[in-house]
Amino acid sequence: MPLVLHSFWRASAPYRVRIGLNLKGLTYDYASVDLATGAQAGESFGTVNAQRLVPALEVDGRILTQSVAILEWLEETYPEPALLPRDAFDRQTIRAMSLIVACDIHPLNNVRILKALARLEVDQADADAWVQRWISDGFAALEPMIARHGAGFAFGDAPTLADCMIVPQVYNARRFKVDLSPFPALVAAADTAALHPAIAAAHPNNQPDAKV
Ligand SMILES: N[C@@H](CCC(=O)N[C@@H](CS)C(=O)NCC(=O)O)C(=O)O
Repeated sequence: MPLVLHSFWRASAPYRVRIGLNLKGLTYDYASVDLATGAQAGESFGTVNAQRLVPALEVDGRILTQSVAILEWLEETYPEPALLPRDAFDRQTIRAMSLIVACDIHPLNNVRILKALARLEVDQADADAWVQRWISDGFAALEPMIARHGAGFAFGDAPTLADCMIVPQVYNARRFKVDLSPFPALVAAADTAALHPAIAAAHPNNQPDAKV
């Protein structure tokens, strides 16, 4: 089925979905939404996603939103290669890792949050400290989980849903100059995963709208 991904090169939520699509071996058309110029607020994107966030995945005219829900749809629709293991406890751990990123880190650092901080006249140093604080908090929770369950990747020795979430968040952390030295297991897993060809192809710099 034809797939169109509405994405922006350096945004971490569509990066998650690009990883999932690539790991499943799916090809898709790329529709760039330039978050840097506020294109998400424009009239045309409002008909794609009323929430005005990327990613959105068009599937035969249907629109799927929310990166985690899209990844779960991919897993259900294209079960191989599996991004979730068979054991229910293992699946729960991977989902817990994923939701630390999706629920407890990323929503506090999104573009609209940073714009809201600027409107409140929070200066750049305090805004950077805000981003660094919430990413570090989430990574502190992920670090022992990855140290315990990782074996190359964040969970085990093959890519899972957790890598789809963690690799983009580590990219973001580096963008925002987070001190990653307290998180060696997490960084090692993200850097190993980033070398996987499907995950490397999803990197922001390899996207058609990349400005590097
Ligand atoms: N929970 C959503 C978050 C999506 C999201 O926040 N996307 C960001 C880019 S990473 C965005 O479109 N931001 C635009 C804005 O904040 O105006 C998901 O996982 O899909």
